[in-house]
Amino acid sequence: MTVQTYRAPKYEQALERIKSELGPGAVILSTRAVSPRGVEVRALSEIDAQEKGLLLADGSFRGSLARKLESQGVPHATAAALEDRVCERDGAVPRHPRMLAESVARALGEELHFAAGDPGCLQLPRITALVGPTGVGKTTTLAKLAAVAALVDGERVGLVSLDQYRIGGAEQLQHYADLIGIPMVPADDAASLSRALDRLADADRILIDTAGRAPKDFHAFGQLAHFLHDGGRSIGVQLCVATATPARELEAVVERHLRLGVTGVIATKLDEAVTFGSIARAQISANAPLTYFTTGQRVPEDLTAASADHLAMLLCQREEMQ
Ligand SMILES: Nc1nc2c(ncn2[C@@H]2O[C@H](COP(=O)(O)OP(=O)(O)OP(=O)(O)O)[C@@H](O)[C@H]2O)c(=O)[nH]1
Ligand SMILES: [Mg+2]
Repeated sequence: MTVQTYRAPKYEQALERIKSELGPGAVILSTRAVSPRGVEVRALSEIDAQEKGLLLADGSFRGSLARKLESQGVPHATAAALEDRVCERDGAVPRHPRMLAESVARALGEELHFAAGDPGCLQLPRITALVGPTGVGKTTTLAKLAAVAALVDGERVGLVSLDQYRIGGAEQLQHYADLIGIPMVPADDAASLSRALDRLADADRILIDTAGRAPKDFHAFGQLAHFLHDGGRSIGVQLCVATATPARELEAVVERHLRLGVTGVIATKLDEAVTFGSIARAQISANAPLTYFTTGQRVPEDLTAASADHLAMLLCQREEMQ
């Protein structure tokens, strides 16, 4: 950032030059009289001013919101676009925390893609698989979805476990199936998955659990893509990502899973995160709507439909409250 100094006989002349050289949004930092007769004006270009978050003449605090969102991990371009939307609608970044959260929620609703919120799994395709890295909460989230669908929405739900890789993977799902009182069918290849889906033909909803695999296990990703999509059935794929995942890892996670045909994103473990921009980043990288947020280990309580209001509240909260 460089501060430019202009000298001219009259203030208006200095201003004229500043506008033409630094742009109409340039910020005047100081003015002083200089001898023998004239003024010296120090100014910043609009771009520098935005980066510094300086107060503009219209009273808005440009750059401050974008910087705050970026510090939360929201990608740079998205943070700037969100601030633009907020300023366009409200004339400036609201200072009142509640008004700020409301304004950011509206902007998020326009800038990002949220599935139409439904606390059950009504917004998911009839057959849906949960995929994602190891330990992000796939099985727990699936159990939450199954419990809400079966016990709240009254749907006939069937579960399939494709997790034959990890010892106890299928047993974990069986345990939840028994608690909810719904069938669970294990499968370990395309043919047994097809048979499992046939066995659950009467179900209103089928949720498929998959095993989290190491990032470099390309064979496993290829196999899973084959299991899910070569049978000719329409299977929705929800990518589960842990909210506390750092930006570069998150983008790598999304990239690895795109070949599975991701149709939605579930942000998990919001309760363990201190920044929440990863949720926006995941939606943008996966180019698929945010469907659910998970906020703890309790089944089924700690599950909510993803919403712009919820994300805005998390992004705008004061640091000391996080
Ligand atoms: N704090 C918190 N913990 C969670 C949440 N969801 C799941 N967990 C916990 O995370 C751990 C792993 O959960 P799982 O559901 O087994 O994760 P997974 O993705 O199925 O793991 P793999 O099948 O081994 O890849 C368990 O201890 C869960 O209780 C959440 O929203 N918040
Ligand atoms: Mg699991």
